[in-house]
Amino acid sequence: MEGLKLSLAWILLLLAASSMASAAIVEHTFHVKNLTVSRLCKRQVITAVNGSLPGPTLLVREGDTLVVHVVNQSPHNITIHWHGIFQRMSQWSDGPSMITQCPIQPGQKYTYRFTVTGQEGTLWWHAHASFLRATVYGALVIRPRDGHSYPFPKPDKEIPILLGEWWNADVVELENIAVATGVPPNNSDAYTINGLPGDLYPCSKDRMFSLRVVKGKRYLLRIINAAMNIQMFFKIANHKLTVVTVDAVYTNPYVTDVIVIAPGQTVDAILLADQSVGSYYMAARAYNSAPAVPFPNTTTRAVLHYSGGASTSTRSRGRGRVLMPRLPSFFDTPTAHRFYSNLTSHVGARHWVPVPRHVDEEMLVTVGLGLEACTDNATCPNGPKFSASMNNHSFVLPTTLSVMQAAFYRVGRVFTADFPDQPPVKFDYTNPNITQLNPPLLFAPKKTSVKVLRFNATVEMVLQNTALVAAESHPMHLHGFNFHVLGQGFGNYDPNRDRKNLNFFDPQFRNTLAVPVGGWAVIRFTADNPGAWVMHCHIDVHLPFGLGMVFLVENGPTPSTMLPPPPPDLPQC
Ligand SMILES: *[C@@H]1O[C@H](CO)[C@@H](O)[C@H](O)[C@H]1NC(C)=O
Ligand SMILES: *[C@@H]1O[C@H](CO)[C@@H](O)[C@H](O)[C@H]1NC(C)=O
Ligand SMILES: *[C@@H]1O[C@H](CO)[C@@H](O)[C@H](O)[C@H]1NC(C)=O
Ligand SMILES: *[C@@H]1O[C@H](CO)[C@@H](O)[C@H](O)[C@H]1NC(C)=O
Ligand SMILES: *[C@@H]1O[C@H](CO)[C@@H](O)[C@H](O)[C@H]1NC(C)=O
Ligand SMILES: *[C@@H]1O[C@H](CO)[C@@H](O)[C@H](O)[C@H]1NC(C)=O
Ligand SMILES: *[C@@H]1O[C@H](CO)[C@@H](O)[C@H](O)[C@H]1NC(C)=O
Ligand SMILES: *[C@@H]1O[C@H](CO)[C@@H](O)[C@H](O)[C@H]1NC(C)=O
Ligand SMILES: *[C@@H]1O[C@H](CO)[C@@H](O)[C@H](O)[C@H]1NC(C)=O
Ligand SMILES: *[C@@H]1O[C@H](CO)[C@@H](O)[C@H](O)[C@H]1NC(C)=O
Ligand SMILES: [Cu+2]
Repeated sequence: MEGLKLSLAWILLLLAASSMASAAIVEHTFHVKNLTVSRLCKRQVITAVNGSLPGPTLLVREGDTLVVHVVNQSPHNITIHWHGIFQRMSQWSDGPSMITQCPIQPGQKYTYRFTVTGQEGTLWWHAHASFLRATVYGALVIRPRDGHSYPFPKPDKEIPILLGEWWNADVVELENIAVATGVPPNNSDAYTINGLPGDLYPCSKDRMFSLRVVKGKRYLLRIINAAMNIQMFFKIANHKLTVVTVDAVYTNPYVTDVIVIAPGQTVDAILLADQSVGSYYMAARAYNSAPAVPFPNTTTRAVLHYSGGASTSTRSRGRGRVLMPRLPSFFDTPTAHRFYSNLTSHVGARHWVPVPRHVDEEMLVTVGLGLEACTDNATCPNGPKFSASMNNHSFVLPTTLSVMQAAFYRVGRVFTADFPDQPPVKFDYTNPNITQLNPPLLFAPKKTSVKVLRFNATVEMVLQNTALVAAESHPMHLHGFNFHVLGQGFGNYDPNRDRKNLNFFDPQFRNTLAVPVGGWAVIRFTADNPGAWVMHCHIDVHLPFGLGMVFLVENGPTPSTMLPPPPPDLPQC
């Protein structure tokens, strides 16, 4: 009897253990502090997590709870955003500075705690205060939970590929200057792959990411665009890639020789090592949708070595045997559009969400650059400042309290609830001559405005790029939700022409979308997550210029659909 009881107890314990194994608590500490690194022949003090650039890759399984203790030992205010994570019932862990929390000040700490459910693939984490995400970022890899497999052939190995941007400068100072002068910051000095510029830059021959592959094997590249201000083309010489996931949502397999990826987006693609044994470069450079805008036109590269091939890259290069891919032109909008618009979701894959059919809130929102009204030369010594807006509201972060705290504690005068559903002035949005025809259109008032949504409301938003100053593709990122991308096109959105071509069956479902240059996109999402969720351009310099707004989603009817109170360690302003 005793023995039977004991073994029963053991069985129960084992059962408990195995169910825990499928939903673990993954705990980490991030020490944010100065790090001196050498890049491009210079030594530079940067802010980094745990002394590495990029920071640590976090590995979880779907269903796990992540607990990250962030200890700020840097001289800067900081927050960490878990890009693409829904943060249901953990809204205070989203991270954008002054939206869901005040920053973690130097010497302080804060614990982010959230469960990762309903998404599989690659997401990432990054600083969401000033320009610090230039060096404070890393991958967040979400594998299927135990007993589940990928809806594509199992890769032999998984490799994060983080595209980044590097300045030989203090990036916080760079931002301060950009914001004070209203001029975009200096071009970055290099692009990077996994923190390394690669051999096309000075002093970087040995600072090149290298990937050893075995012929016949399959590699899952988890590609993240962590660059600050630029969309990128990515290619590997002689190899095709099969896209299987974007923004942690499974796609129908899409075979391509070039990946196009906007800041904030992720693309998981399978690389089959099916070429002859040898060495091949993988390279990335800018896709600049607005040719008149200055941009860094350099190229980062890494190298793919087949085992059994030439053992050092220098030797191969000496013999001219490392093949370089031919990247598209910087201004190749057709190639970018083909890639961006050809991706479709894998209907029926785990976590697939059908398009909601009923719409409660219809919005048409203009996105684009403008100018800041300049009253005297003292505030604008360099002439008019750049500004940016959505529906002619140029977003300003609050300074005294975060939006979500103000909403939770009902503190007035932190924000206004007047974000418009339609552009306040209708005009020919994408007409390149519009500014000459009507100069005052350029000047959007500065606002901290939110759009209040009833819990569970379905929102359809047409994002319409404007040609004020210049038409440009803006990668729009929504916190707290994925949205369906029903359609994209060029020119002004015309419901009579465009609505019949929308995809309600298998559209992309993602958190960041590059609105086509001088064009539009239609997105839809269900606001079933109470809280304050910022939607903003992921070109980092456009956010302080004002390209953002906030959705304030009201509480639902049950405790599990209500914004919980903030955790006791939420940083104070
Ligand atoms: C970061 O560094 C700290 C201290 O060295 C260590 O305890 C922690 O495990 C590291 N975290 C990660 C995610 O590597
Ligand atoms: C970190 O770097 C900054 C900028 O170089 C410097 O001002 C500061 O003193 C450094 N802090 C520490 C603790 O080393
Ligand atoms: C920006 O570039 C200019 C010209 O190269 C240089 O003089 C200046 O120091 C740079 N600014 C920063 C913040 O690095
Ligand atoms: C990059 O821009 C510089 C300066 O405008 C120019 O001299 C150079 O030819 C360009 N390089 C490429 C690859 O386009
Ligand atoms: C990809 O998109 C282009 C237009 O951008 C279209 O012409 C083409 O048919 C699409 N291809 C596929 C496979 O969907
Ligand atoms: C501002 O400066 C410009 C040129 O620097 C000058 O032409 C203009 O008169 C100044 N305006 C005022 C209001 O001082
Ligand atoms: C813009 O102006 C130019 C020259 O004034 C003209 O050639 C062009 O047709 C105009 N474009 C539009 C869309 O009105
Ligand atoms: C934005 O608002 C300002 C101030 O009301 C107005 O002058 C301007 O024409 C508006 N611009 C647009 C594009 O609506
Ligand atoms: C949200 O709305 C959908 C229908 O649009 C409904 O099926 C669902 O039950 C609602 N969810 C909650 C939590 O109210
Ligand atoms: C850091 O955050 C605190 C609290 O919000 C704020 O008072 C302070 O001005 C911030 N410092 C900088 C340099 O932004
Ligand atoms: Cu932008």
